[in-house]
Amino acid sequence: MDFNNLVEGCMNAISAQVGNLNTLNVVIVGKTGVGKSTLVNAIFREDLATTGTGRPVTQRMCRYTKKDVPLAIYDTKGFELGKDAQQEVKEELLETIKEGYETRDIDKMIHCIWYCVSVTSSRFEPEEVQWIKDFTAQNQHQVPIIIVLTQAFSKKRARELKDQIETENLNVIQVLPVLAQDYDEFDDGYVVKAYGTDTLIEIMEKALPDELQDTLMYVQQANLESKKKKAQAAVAAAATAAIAAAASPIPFSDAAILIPIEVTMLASITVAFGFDPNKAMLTTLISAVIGTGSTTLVGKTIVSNLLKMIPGVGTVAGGVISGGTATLLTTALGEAYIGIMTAMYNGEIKENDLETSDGKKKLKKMFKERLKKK
Ligand SMILES: Nc1nc2c(ncn2[C@@H]2O[C@H](COP(=O)(O)OP(=O)(O)OP(=O)(O)O)[C@@H](O)[C@H]2O)c(=O)[nH]1
Ligand SMILES: [Mg+2]
Repeated sequence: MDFNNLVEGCMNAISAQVGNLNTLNVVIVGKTGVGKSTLVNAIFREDLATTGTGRPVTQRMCRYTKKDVPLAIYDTKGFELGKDAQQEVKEELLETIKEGYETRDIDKMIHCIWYCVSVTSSRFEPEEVQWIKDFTAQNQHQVPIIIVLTQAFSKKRARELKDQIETENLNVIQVLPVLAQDYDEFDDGYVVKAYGTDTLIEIMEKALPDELQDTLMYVQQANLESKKKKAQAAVAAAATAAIAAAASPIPFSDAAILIPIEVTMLASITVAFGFDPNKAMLTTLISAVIGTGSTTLVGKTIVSNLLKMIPGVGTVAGGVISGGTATLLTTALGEAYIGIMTAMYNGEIKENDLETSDGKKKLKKMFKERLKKK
């Protein structure tokens, strides 16, 4: 394993992990103009409605996907047209759920429904109550349904509508007010900040099966804390694997056996943050970590340079790496990388920065600072 292999190894591990993600299928129900597309665009990284491909799956449902993105949005049409159209949506939805379920293929099943009602509507109509009651009575595969109160810039109205709906005791997971985008259309220039999208992700995390948790983190852009938690779990898993690898202390000449563990960890963190393999980023980062861009560095030198970066570890005593040192190295590397991913996610480092020498310096500095905090 040398430097180039390390970068390639990370690229391949990321591609492999992304390729293995199951497809998340979400159905959005709601009248026209309630903010379905705005919600989808706020929650997911990929703007499926405008950049994805829509394919009608039934008369009143269109499935939006994008190549290589493990997400499908089923958008419903005509829900505002009255009772007959709403019945059609319900029948088509039940049929689509049944067909998906019968394939026994998780990629083709419906996993969640967002029933959207605008807070600007005067009330939750009796026919909507009935629709949900009828639907949930026939929902034999128990697809979770979340009522999203959209356009909730009036928090008072949102509370009233939530209270009204909750008195109906519907079989739904939650009634959740969400303002997907800042609202700035008051005459006095007052702005209501967007809120609630992070909570929707938390609810989804609880509602979805294990097989879709990695996908959810990869596709969502509304909850940074959830991404960090997932990334930290990957660090903990790698730290455990590193202890196991060093159970009998690793002679330093075998230090390269730690590399695959670190590669898997870096890939898992990247996927949790929803970044795709990016050679410039990985090259800059990895050369920042191991102190040089030299392509001749081999595994044990890479590990030795890593160790030097971590205060308090420095050199390897007695020519062996203990379990404790292997864990410390893995944890420090993982947390520093999470710090960098967070900065990229927040836009504090731009992807273009990775091409410029100033950007590279900034990144190296940041990385060193994060490691010192350990
Ligand atoms: N500020 C703000 N505007 C919103 C929000 N949600 C929706 N809107 C606005 O409401 C209008 C309708 O939103 P869409 O997201 O297009 O509604 P839709 O449900 O997808 O509508 P159809 O595709 O026609 O069924 C747009 O002008 C949005 O900008 C929000 O959370 N905040
Ligand atoms: Mg729309």
